[in-house]
Amino acid sequence: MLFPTHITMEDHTSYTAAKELLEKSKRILISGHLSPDGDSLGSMIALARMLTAAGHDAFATADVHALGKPGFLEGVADIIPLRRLKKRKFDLFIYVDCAAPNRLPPEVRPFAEKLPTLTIDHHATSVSAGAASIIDPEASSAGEIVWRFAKWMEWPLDRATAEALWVAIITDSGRFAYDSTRTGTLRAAADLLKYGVRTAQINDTLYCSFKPKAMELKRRAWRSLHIWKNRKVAEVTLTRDDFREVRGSKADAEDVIEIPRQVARNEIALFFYQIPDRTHETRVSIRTREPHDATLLAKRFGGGGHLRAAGCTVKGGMAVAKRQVRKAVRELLEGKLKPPEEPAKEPVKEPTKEPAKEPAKDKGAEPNGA
Ligand SMILES: [Mn+2]
Repeated sequence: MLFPTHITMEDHTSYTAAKELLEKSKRILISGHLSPDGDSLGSMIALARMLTAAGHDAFATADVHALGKPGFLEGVADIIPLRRLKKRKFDLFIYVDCAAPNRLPPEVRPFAEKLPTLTIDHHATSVSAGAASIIDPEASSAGEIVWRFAKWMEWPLDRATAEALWVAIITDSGRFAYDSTRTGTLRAAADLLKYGVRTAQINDTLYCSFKPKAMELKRRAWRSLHIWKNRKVAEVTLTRDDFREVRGSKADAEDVIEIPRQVARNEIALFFYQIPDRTHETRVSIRTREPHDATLLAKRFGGGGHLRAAGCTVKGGMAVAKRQVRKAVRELLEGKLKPPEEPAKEPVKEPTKEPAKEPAKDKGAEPNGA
């Protein structure tokens, strides 16, 4: 056996519940969060492929016009477009890489409300709810969790599935650079390579293939760079007009948040942006460095995410959003920003199990020793 096996009791319990739920379900709908990123998309495609191979009618759904660079993945062709969901019937809904129902595309929410649900997630703000949950806030990506579960289920992988999981893991771990990269992340990656993942080609597709409109958005973002608080805070901005004039979408600005992060001594990086068809709201991507908790800032505005990467939507135009967020950033830097009282907004379905316990740090072993 190449790798030792350590599946914790918590893993075993949640995997067993998930397995039993899957065995009862034939028609399965899978969705990630709004504006799916590489992790969301790769995880749902991999799940749909493996569940289909296991005899289910499993489908991922997403806004097929906003897939961005991970849209090259094989399996994208099988995604059900959001607008075609209405007439379909399912018996199980799987949330993947999505912390709460309000982060789902609106077209998907009715399914999440009506159907039994399985949650597979790594967001720190994710809660166990619905029929079964596999939540591991220390995982680099939802893709890493999907891989572990797939190995436990003894599902066979093929190259297309392995590439979907590879994209999920490398995009969310910053190509194995972020703190969330752990031994289990690399074990998953090492296993995926066995299926013929085309690493250099995928790297070029994801990171070295910017179209002119994406370059133009980047240029505008660079010009907007605003640095304050002795370089601790850096911001970039893309307005509704920027997206309109360039004819670009959020997917074309996926890595713009890396611009403020590059400033020496940066502790808090912010990307303010507006989606053309969503008036009266401003979205904010947040990246922090130690010791700042990005979720504290996001939660202040009803958002969520991870310790160092989070996001939220602020009601109001750009000027209002900036004023409010900057005020909260000052509080965060002064250690005065406190977690909000229980957010009453998110309807949580009947909790059936204990919240997932924090797993041991190094338990990312491959269960089957494949
Ligand atoms: Mn993720």
